[in-house]
Amino acid sequence: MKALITGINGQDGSYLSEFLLEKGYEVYGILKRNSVAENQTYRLDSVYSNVKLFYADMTDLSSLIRVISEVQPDEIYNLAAQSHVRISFDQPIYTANSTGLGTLNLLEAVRLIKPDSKIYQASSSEMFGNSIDFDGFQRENTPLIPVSPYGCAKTFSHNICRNYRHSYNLFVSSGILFNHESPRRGTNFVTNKVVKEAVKIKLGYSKELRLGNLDATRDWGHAKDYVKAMWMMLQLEKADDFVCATGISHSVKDLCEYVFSSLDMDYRDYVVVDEKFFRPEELDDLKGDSTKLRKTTGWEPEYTFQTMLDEMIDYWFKFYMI
Ligand code: NAP
Ligand code: G4F
Repeated sequence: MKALITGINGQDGSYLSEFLLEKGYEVYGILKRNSVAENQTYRLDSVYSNVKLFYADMTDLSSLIRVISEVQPDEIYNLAAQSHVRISFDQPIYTANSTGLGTLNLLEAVRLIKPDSKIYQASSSEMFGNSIDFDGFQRENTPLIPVSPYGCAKTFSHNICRNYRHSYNLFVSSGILFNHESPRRGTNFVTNKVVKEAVKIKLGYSKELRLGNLDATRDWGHAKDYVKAMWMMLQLEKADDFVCATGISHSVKDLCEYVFSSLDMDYRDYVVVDEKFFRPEELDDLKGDSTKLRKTTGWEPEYTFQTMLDEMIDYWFKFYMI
C-alpha cells in the first residue's frame, strides 16, 4: 500500500509516517520549500531514510498533480495547513489559500488523476466555534459557526470534501479532531509552550511565562492516539465524518496548575497574562463526543491528559539537561 501525506513534517505527519511504516506501507510526503518545523526539526529523523519526499505546496495545483501522477497513492492524508489559530488572524488570506483552497486543489488533482485513492481530511473542532449541544458536547452534527479565519478555512475544506464525496463518489473521510499534543507539538501552541517554559523556569533558564486567555477550555488528547484514528477511518467500507476527542476538557489554568505543580512550583508565581496573546474572537469551550468513531472503528485513546503532559515534561527536561 502507498500512502501520501501532505504536511508530513508536522506533528501529526511525523507520527503518522512512523505508524504507517510499521504497518508495511510505502510512505510519501510533500514538503514546502523553506519548510519550518517550529523548533521540532527532529520530527522526521527516525523515518527520514524510509520515506520519499517531494517538493510541493498546497497552493500550487501543478505540483500536486505531478506528485499524485508519480506516486499513484492508495491513501492520501491531507494534513498540510497553516494550523495556528492566532496567526490566522495575522495571515487570513494565506490561511484561506493553504488551509482552505489547498484542499480543493488536492481534491481536483485526485479527481482527475487517481479517483480511487482514499482521502483523509484533517478537519478541526475549531470549525464549531462557540456552538455547543444541549449537553455541553460538540459532535458531527453540531452547527459549524467558526470564530477564526483558520476555522472558516477548515469549514470550507470540510464542506467541499463532503461535496466531492457526494458529487463524484470520491472516498473522502473527514476527521473532526479536537486538540492533540505531544513533545513534537509546535512550541507556539499552548501545551508545549507551557511545558517548555515551566521546565526552563525550573532549571533557572527563564523567570516568567507570558500567556493569553487562561479561562478557555480544550479537550486535549495525544497525537499518537489520533493518527491511529485517521488510519482507522480509511479502513472502513464507507467514507464519512467522525469526531475524534477524549470527551474530557480542561482550562488553560488547569494545564498550568498540573505542569507547574508536577515541577514543585506554583504557576501563580510565574504566569503573567499578556494581551498580546489574546485573539480578536475566542473559542471558549471545546469538549467532543466521539461515540460514532468509537462504535464504528473500536478506537480508544491510550494516553490521558496527565500521562501526555508527563511525557512532554520528561522530553523538555532531557532536552535541556543534555
Ligand atoms: P502542524 O504541525 O502545524 O503541521 C502542518 C504541516 O502542514 C506542516 O508540515 C507544514 O509545513 C505543512 N504546510 C503548511 N502550509 C503548507 C502548504 N501551503 N503546502 C504544503 N504544506 C504546508 O499541524 P499538526 O498539529 O500536525 O496538524 C495536522 C493537521 O490537522 C493540520 O491540518 C491541522 O490544521 C489539523 N488539526 C490539528 C489539530 C491539533 O490539535 N494538532 C486538531 C485538529 C485539526 P511547514 O512546517 O514546513 O510550514
Ligand atoms: O494551543 P492553542 O493555540 O490551540 P487552538 O487555538 O485550540 O488550536 C489548535 O487546536 C485546533 C483544534 O481545535 C486545531 F485545529 C488547530 O490547528 C490547533 O492545533 O490554544 C489553545 C487555547 C486557546 O484558547 C488560546 O487562546 O489556549 C489559549 N492560550 C492562552 N495563552 C494560548 C496562549 N494559546 C497560545 N497558542 N499561546 C498562548 O500564549
